[in-house]
Amino acid sequence: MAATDIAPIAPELDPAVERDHQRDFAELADRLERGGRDAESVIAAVQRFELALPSWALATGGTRFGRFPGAGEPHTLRHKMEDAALVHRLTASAPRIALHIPWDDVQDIGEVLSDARRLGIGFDAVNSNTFQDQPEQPLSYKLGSFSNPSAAVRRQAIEHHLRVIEIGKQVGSRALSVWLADGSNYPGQMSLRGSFERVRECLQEVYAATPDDWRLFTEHKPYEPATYATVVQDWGSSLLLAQSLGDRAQCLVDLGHHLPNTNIELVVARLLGVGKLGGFHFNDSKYGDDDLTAGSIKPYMLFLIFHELVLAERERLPGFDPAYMIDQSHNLKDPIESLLQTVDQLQQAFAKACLVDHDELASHQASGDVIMAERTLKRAYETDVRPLVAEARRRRGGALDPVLAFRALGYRAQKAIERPVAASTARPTHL
Ligand code: LRH
Ligand code: MN
Repeated sequence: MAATDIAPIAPELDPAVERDHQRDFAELADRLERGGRDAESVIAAVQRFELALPSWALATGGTRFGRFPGAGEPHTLRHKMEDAALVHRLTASAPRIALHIPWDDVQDIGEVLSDARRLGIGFDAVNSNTFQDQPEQPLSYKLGSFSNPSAAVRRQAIEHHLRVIEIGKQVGSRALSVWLADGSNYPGQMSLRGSFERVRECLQEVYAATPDDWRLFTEHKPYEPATYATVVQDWGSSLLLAQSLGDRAQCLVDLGHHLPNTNIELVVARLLGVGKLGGFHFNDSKYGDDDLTAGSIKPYMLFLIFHELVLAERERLPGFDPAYMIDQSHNLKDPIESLLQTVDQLQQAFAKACLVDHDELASHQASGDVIMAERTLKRAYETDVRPLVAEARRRRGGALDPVLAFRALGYRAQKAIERPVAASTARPTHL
């Protein structure tokens, strides 16, 4: 059974709901046809759209001020994979999980792989972690990892990445995702060019250790935990690294890693233009790296990002193979419900972007008709594609409304019984 074929899980639908859905979908398909758009081709595109779920976002997140875990939280990698598999079965669109090492304990690879087979999910990029000191770790990353002035600390960080690559090879990953917290809090603390050069040198060694069919993603972030200068601070720094490493190195765009009012769709267009857009960490934010549910704060921006992706795919841009991953922290919402919302929001943003009349848009852009160009884009964005996305899921055994289906399953209450709280009082490794 391929990862994308799923055993239907959506609870029996109330016939009235099914009838309403079929009517809504038929009406939308008819309206699209009158507008020269083909609902079936968009459904096919949505069904090809696959996401990877972050293992670290399946337990309740928190801040330094507090964490409010719920009942039935995952405590083990198996629990996280069970929850990820459920998100996939309800959305028919999230067949892989991205691991974070050492947050995810993969001691028994055989067990992890048999769980993955049983649950019908696979593994996406593996994430390294040199932004925390582990109990048994000889040297501290307090003053950085790859940028650390100490060669011994840099060596330790390289060894960690080599271990992460080994784990990734064993679970069938095809990419290493590297986010470095490296930076400084005060002017003068760190050589701005020296630190970057040290990171480039260490990454060159890590890149060389990745298998030939792998990619290495560099992830930029403007601040936090560093508060003055972050070594890989912006897309320019990430691009310089990816270009110096080689063809298999590309930039990962975490939507929350941009200063307020940054035009992220333009950053995406720039990276697409040079074949260096490796993938995404989808989420949303109001101020900082809030890791909120994608589409919850800036849905138009999300649509504009997918518009750039659909344009790039239509033009068959070289190097176009974005890894679609989510990176969120659920401090208040049930993690599974927020991920179900996220997948639905991303499916909707993608479907709307597929509805843009690209020829009409190009002609208005060429003639300088600003109003008509914007209206062409907005017409797609303002189309309520929910019946179409629901139909795309339904045909693959997924749920029309994943959040309602999840609640109807009573899954969390069941897990609260199976996963006693006692074991979960431990502070989650990702906080
Ligand atoms: C850093 C980041 C990175 C992950 C971490 C969980 O803020 O976005 O992608 O390693 O969150
Ligand atoms: Mn991220």
